[in-house]
Amino acid sequence: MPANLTAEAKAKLAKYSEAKTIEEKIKALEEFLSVAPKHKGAENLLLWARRRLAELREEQEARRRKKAGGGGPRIFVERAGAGQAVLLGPPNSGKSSILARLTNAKPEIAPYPFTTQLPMPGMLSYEDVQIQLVDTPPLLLDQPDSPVNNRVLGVARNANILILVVGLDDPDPVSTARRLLSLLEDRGILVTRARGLVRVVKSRQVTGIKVQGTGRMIGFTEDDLKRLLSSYRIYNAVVEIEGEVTLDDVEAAIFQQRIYKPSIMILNKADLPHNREAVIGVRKLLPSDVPLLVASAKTGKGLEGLGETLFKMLGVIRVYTKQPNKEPDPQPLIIEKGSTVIEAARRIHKDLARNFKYARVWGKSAKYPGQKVGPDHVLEDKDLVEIHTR
Ligand SMILES: Nc1nc2c(ncn2[C@@H]2O[C@H](COP(=O)(O)OP(=O)(O)OP(=O)(O)O)[C@@H](O)[C@H]2O)c(=O)[nH]1
Ligand SMILES: [Mg+2]
Repeated sequence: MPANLTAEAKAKLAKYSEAKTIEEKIKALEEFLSVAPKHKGAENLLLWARRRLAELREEQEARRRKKAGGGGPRIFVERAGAGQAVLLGPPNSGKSSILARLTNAKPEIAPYPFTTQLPMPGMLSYEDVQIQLVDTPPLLLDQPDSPVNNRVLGVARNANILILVVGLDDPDPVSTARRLLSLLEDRGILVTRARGLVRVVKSRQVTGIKVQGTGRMIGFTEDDLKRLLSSYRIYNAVVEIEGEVTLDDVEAAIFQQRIYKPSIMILNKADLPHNREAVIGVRKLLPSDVPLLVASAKTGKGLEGLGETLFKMLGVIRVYTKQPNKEPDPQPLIIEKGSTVIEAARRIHKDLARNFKYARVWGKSAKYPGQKVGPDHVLEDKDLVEIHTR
């Protein structure tokens, strides 16, 4: 449903977009909220504006504290290993127990909620690859806009993969899973590619409105798009679209950057007696590209394949490299799926790429063992590459 804002309300939002400082942004949003229409179509935008305002006020407060010399705990967790998967879920679902079961980390685990106060990383081994798992404080499903949620979702936005955890001892796992999914969606985090994705990137680099990406515009033309954007005083921007996208999606994307995160759900505590209907209900609820594991952190059952699943979801491959006449480096190089020999060389050292002559490849991508290839040869998982330089 389109937001159908009045010109006045749109002008206030435009002012928000153009604001440089937090104070200006807060003022513009407050003004917007005071003139915004209250009809159904504008609901999402109003929700967004209230949330954004709360976030900005929190940021303002954090800066004030920092200036005063306080500086709260750092919540950001730097990525390590082949990629980062963040455990997310309601209190007591067993997030910390999963981290403890699969990694060397020693988080606090307790039979009552709100045990975890800060994110904690640990490394999960899959074959010769290390994947980082991050445990987080619980999400509050009945207080979607709480500061804790803001912080935890901030960690989630920075992750490669989300591991959603719901306990099978929950009185209603289906409803809890549903609320968890809608919390993420409301906050602009999409767990499935099936939904259309739009990004509106304002840029002085382009003149006019440029549409990019593989998506399809449903029920609107480029002219409609230009008209919508210009009503928000956006004249120069790149609009990236993926999947099927409506004009409402574009309008929502002007203010809320939506992102896609490959996700998996774990129904934990399967060692306890539980309702099979709940498992079926959750499976039905999940988009088809979100795998479901029914598992137990207590016994480890059901978690055996997690490393491999996460590795596949990361969209990376490992490549072993060797210098001519030497043994291969035992530590694999982790590179994006679809990478070429020259990209692998560049990752090892700039000079190796600059002086590249040819490479020999063993493994899946080679026609025969030790095939001589050029810089654009596409590598596959577990290939061995020997780079020859000039
Ligand atoms: N039976 C059983 N109990 C589990 C399992 N996983 C966790 N628990 C128990 O559930 C309780 C909560 O576990 P935690 O790992 O602390 O849960 P959490 O999600 O990290 O909780 P918060 O940090 O409060 O969000 C503890 O008493 C655990 O021992 C499981 O697979 N089976
Ligand atoms: Mg915990």
